[in-house]
Amino acid sequence: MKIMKVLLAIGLFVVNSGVKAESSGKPIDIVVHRSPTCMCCGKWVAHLKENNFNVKDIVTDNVQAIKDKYGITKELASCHTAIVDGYAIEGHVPANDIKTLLKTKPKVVGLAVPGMVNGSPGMEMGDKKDPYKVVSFDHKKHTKVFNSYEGTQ
Ligand SMILES: [Cu+2]
Repeated sequence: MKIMKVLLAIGLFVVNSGVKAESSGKPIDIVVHRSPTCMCCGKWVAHLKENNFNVKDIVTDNVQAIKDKYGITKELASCHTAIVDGYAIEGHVPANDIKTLLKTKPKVVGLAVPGMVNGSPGMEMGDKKDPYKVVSFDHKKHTKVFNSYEGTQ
């Protein structure tokens, strides 16, 4: 009988903490600038929404304007550019890295996954994943590795 009570207690605890995790996570506001013809950008927006982001989706023919404003160089550039809490997010940056950025608040302009990497969020290609790095960049255009992802062979 005692073991049943313990199991019941554990069960209730798991249920309770599950509910808490969901209700305490306030959606994170993010503004995404993307071109109307960009398919993978739309998929990245879906990835954000699945991860508790509240997306303001700005479809524009001039994504370059926002890249220029935040000093996103050709080396850093990808398709879409998002703004969250004053930070620029360039390309297919995973939602979890954005959350880490917002928690740790480093003195950077933002994060980027340059180019278009197969296997990054919104760029799924079945099982094919290329290795890639999320980099942070500052006003002096210095970049630093923020996170790395391994690819599949
Ligand atoms: Cu893309």
